[in-house]
Amino acid sequence: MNYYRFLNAVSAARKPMMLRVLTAIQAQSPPTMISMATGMPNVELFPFREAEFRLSDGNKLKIDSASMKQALQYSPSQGIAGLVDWIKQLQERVHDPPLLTPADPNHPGRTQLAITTGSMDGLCKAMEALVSKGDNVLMESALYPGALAAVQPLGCNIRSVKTDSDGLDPDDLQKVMSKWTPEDATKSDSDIPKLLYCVPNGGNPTGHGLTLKRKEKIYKIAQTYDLVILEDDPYFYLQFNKPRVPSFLSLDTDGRVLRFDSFSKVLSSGMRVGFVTGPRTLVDRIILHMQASVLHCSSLSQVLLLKLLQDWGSEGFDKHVEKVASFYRERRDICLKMAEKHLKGLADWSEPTGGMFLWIKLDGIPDTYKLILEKAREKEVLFVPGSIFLPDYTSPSSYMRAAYSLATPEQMDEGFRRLAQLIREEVSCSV
Ligand code: 09M
Repeated sequence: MNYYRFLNAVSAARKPMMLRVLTAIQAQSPPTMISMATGMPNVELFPFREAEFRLSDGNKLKIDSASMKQALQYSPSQGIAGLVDWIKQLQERVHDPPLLTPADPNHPGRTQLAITTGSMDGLCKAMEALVSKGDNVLMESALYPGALAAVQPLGCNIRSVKTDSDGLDPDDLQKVMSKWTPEDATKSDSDIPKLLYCVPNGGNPTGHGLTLKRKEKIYKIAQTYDLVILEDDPYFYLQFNKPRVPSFLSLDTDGRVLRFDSFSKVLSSGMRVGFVTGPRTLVDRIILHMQASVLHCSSLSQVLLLKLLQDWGSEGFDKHVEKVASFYRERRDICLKMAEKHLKGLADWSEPTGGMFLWIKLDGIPDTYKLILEKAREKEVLFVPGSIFLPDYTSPSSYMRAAYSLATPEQMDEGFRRLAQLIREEVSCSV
């Protein structure tokens, strides 16, 4: 693949920051190295020495003084080596990316990984590297507003692709792309889309997930029209059906998938740790952007997570994410039961296959905005109106998003009861 076709002028102009390169060299050096090279502060002056964390399983996690020094110091932009290695092994085990160890080690699409400040940081930097003013960018029809917030200021046109209960519809993607020919991808003056953004599991806001068959079809279309797929997958470990659907990354023989993972939904959202995996030519551009912005994801967060993951091992991690998925599966079932109890005949929804959201269409209500943000709020129940998830959030939407992550079963019962009452009042007023 010619990755330079995808990079915008800003990203193509980024050059390695030499001080950061030296930080990476220093991090890999033996303890015998005398370094008078980098401008790192002396950690001895910092007030923290050691820490002990009590875990929910009753065990303790110790950050000794050596680890604490690492946690308090600057670290390489790609991430702390131990954590990068741990996550590389995780990605290999879970996704087995075809380009992890290509025959040619200099393959420009060889799989690379970087730790980001939450997945949103990686996603935003990818958009800022790959989108130019006037570009057409393919996105799901109801989409995560964070992705929209990252891409919209770049001056591109959002081309919506329809989704249904199996996620993004490949037939609609093909229909949208039929406006162009595959040859357009070879012309520098063509406005053919270059990027497809999608949330493949536990869709936010829909709760829907792509089937493998659909992913294969979408990947084939991406090959035909030379698209890069931005696979934003923070709900991967919150899939409710087993086995998990293989990711786009696992199908990626060409090096056209940039995958964004997150620890936010399984280990901690406040620690702000995510990771981007994909062709090294593109991941390296994200790292260069980090060198000029955040420098790196918090060393303290990275060290703490690494200690936990080393302590747990891969079996412990698997056991934990399984526990998290079954908690949300149970909550999903209760949420569906409460929706059935109160909203039957007033609204429609389909079963979420992952994640933490139920996407509900209110019958006879063309726009839920006022009902949700004014009337429901007055009745002390909060949801998100569907219009928030549209490329133009001033457009009407008869949908709303209900999250079942925090509400207790009793709160879901009462929340939907209040909502049902509001819908009845609203529909009777408009008759
Ligand atoms: N609501 C998310 N989604 C959200 C939300 C949030 C505060 C976050 C998709 O790895 P991170 O933590 O950077 O994850 C970002 C992210 C990326 N992609 C599809 C997501 O759903 C997080 C935070 C308050 C409300 C929030 O509502 O949906």
